[in-house]
Amino acid sequence: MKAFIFDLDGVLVFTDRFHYQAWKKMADRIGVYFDEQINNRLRGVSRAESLEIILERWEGEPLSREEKEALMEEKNNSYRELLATMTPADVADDVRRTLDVLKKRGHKLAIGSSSKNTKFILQQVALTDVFDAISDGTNISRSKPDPEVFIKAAQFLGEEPDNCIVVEDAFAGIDAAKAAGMTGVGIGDAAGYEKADVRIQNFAELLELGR
Ligand code: B16
Ligand code: MG
Repeated sequence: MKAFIFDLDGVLVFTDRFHYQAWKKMADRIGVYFDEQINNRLRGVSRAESLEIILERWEGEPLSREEKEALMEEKNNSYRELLATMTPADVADDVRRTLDVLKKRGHKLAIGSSSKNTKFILQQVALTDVFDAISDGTNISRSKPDPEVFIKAAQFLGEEPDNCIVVEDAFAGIDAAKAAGMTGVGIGDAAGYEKADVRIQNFAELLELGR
């Protein structure tokens, strides 16, 4: 019986619009250009690396570590205000149903997300109890494509990496899954990534895997 490890943003919920709004507010305030195209580069990338991408357009004096920390905090505060508006209706029916069926079949389920807001998001959308383990931005020191977040998820579940299936929307997430020695399933953006072992269009297609 295979275990499933799910990325969060872009797989179970879609918080990229909130990331965009929150980064945009910060970028406008400090006067650095930011648009949706740049936002697409932030998919699956850590908060600190996201800021560095946004600051590629920064034309002022180099910013200190403290100033960068303050910008990240400013963005995260706006982002959390937006996350607070999420409800269980923000999880698609087929996602919730598929997770329930996998769980009833006896598969272990975990989260493998770069986000430090993972637990808050899961609580908002009433998904916390579905998962046997959560590995997220709070328990890793290296972000995807490093395999750390998925290796930790497998450890928390008590599973060997080769018994784990990772579901990811980001190319870096598929690379991380492969580096961990796991099966990488690409959905969304990553459904177009040739390194994914399996590419799916709909979440319910997961029911055909893992037996
Ligand atoms: P936070 P995932 C990622 O989530 C997002 O895709 C990415 O845009 C974000 O920068 C990252 O989490 C960190 O999020 O600021 O909440 O810690 O796709 O790994 O679930
Ligand atoms: Mg993602």
